[in-house]
Amino acid sequence: MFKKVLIANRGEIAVRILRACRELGLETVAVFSEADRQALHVRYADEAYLLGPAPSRDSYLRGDKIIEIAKKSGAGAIHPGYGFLAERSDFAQAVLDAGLAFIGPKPSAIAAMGDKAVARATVTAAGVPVVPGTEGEGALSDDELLRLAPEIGFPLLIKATAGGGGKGMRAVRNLEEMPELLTAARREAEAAFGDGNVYLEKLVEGARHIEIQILADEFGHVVHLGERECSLQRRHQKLLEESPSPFVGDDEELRQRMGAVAVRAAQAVDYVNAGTIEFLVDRDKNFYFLEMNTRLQVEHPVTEAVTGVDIVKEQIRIARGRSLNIKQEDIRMDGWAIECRINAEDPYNNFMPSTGEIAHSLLPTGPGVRVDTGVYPGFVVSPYYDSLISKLIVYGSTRAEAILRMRRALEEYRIVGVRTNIPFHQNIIDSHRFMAGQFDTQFVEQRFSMEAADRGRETLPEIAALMATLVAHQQTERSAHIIQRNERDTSNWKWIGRWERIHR
Ligand code: MV4
Repeated sequence: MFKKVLIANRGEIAVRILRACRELGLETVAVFSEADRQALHVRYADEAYLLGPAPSRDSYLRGDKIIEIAKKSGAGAIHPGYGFLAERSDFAQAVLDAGLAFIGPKPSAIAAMGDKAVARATVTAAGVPVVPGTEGEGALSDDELLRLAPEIGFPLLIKATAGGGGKGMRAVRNLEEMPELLTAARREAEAAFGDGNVYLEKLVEGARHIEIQILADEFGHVVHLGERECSLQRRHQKLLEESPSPFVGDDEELRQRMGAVAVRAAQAVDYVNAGTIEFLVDRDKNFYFLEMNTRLQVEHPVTEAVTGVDIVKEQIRIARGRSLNIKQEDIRMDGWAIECRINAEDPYNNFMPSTGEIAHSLLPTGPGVRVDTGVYPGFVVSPYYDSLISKLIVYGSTRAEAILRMRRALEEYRIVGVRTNIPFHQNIIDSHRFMAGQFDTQFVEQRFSMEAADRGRETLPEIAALMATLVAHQQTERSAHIIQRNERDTSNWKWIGRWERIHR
């Protein structure tokens, strides 16, 4: 049984996994790139090894080197986190072949869900609803697709079989424009995945993106931990997630049906470890399997907050061959959790990545607040990896309490040195549509503008003065406890009044 775990990742998720290992009394090994010598995960681990130059392909994607380091350091298991090697079945297989444990699903399950057409066919056979579309798992020619399209009906979507995350996806309104869009989708898929195969699905408009977290052990026990609402995203990057979903709300029957279907989808590929089933939910509450993510997800903390289950510790227990110690009937969702992804990017300039040294930062704390971060003052945010620098998660007994807490926490949060999307989150949570829970996957891109949201909000010369004081204070290394609330245009009292009017 392994006593030492290598974490094949960086940033906040590497730190998150290191913490779980620490709590379980396991020794830890970090790996890092030349850009991450000063990173928090390197400092936090018991040992750390250099992988290579900053670009991912020379460092965090070097599966061969990572396995070599695991063997050399005496680690008995590898946790891949999310991104990088997490959903590469060849890497998972190589880890097993080296005699190590992979803290994740079996290579066969990763592969079965990695090909989206195979996944569709597999879960359909298990009685899981999918959006009407092409069937089977073989490669389809343009001629075949053009013949099948009118049977499915327009509008429809061309999707890449190797896809996920929206790459190689094209909406088609009619048969005439389809040949061109097929060529474009195949070209994009080929460039992104080295696989130009595509399939078709009827386009579901105005849908929400709701996903179910599952846990499965080696003994065939599968449980679900309820849903997460993930509709607030931009260009297929999620920005804010919550659990429960305001759309599912107190429709316990819908939640249990979606949960049972998610369990069935996992069982269809003999799934072991933590995973997530993504659903599209239409206005009439019909839900359809989209894809399964065979990894730990960025937004897992909102599920942890409402269920009290430590998903990463469960992953490790499962990989150690233990049986699930939670039964479905013992899992309850209690209260409400919201996560804001804090990205180093400029919401006033098309969400352009922002790089540089974190000069100062002041983290929100206090009741119901959790911050998972991989950065600290002095760390340099580089352009080599994604722009997620921290996750701000709040918990409240109701959605209203969680929103007010997020509002308070976003006001407390100070990051100096890089631009962040904190103002975007402040505008989102103050928007009437968010408050009312009335948003779909199109909301951010089609109905939301920072400029419009900012309007009517007073400009704040005090912020400059406050920041100057704060910076001066920290530079002299006195303990600064200045947390002065912004003069936001809406007082919390007015805000609560607004909330209550909407929810009468
Ligand atoms: C869809 C859809 C509508 N109809 N499939 C986007 C990424 C990939 N995981 C699947 N996606 C979608 N598939 C059908 N048949 C709309 C989307 C979609 C979407 C899904 C989830 C979250 C955000 C989205 C944003 C745009 C489109």
